[in-house]
Amino acid sequence: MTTILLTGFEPFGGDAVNPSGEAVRRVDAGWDGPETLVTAILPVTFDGARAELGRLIDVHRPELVIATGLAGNRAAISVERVAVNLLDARIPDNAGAQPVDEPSVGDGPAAYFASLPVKAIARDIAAAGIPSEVSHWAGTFVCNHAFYTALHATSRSRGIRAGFLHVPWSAEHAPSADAATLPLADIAEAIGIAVRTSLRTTTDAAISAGAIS
Ligand code: PCA
Repeated sequence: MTTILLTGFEPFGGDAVNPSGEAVRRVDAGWDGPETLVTAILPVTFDGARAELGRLIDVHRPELVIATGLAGNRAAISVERVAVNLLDARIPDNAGAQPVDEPSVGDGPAAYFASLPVKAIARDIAAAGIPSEVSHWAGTFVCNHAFYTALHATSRSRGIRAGFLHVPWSAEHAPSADAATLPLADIAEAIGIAVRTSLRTTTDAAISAGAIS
């Protein structure tokens, strides 16, 4: 039986909600298998997120790991392609830790690529009418750390694939009237599409999704 680990994050930075956590709960509530879906809401702490993600991977031995988090300045679902081995926190995490220029994993490579079909996922989300993009930058805060940690933990395990989605604010909990948002139902649908496309597709779509900065 295939097991999928899907995570969101708790609120951080003084926010009341985190749409990634809310959306993951919705995906969980609507999941109809046949694969086993394990969901969790991770703490927004460098140490806690790494420990909890590692524990969940060890306990559940998933074939697929998809972590999600909020990127409040983005208007589209970002299918992240690159996790960097760098912690450089602009704000403290929820435990007050604010690492500057530390590695995510001491002896790890500078970066990992997501092992999900990122282009196929972005394409399939867009085909459902939900804005999406392939992103080459997951930041240097707790989300990138969780993304890097998941790829490091699964890098030596052939067949375990992992990746990360950043989601915008939900329309239901916008921090301001002019914030870019998506309805929570769309965010949850996009995450569900990412899971289904990842299960179905092991070779990525040969389409351009690059960026000229
Ligand atoms: N977003 C933050 C951490 C938790 C979250 O949802 C980030 O992008 O690093």
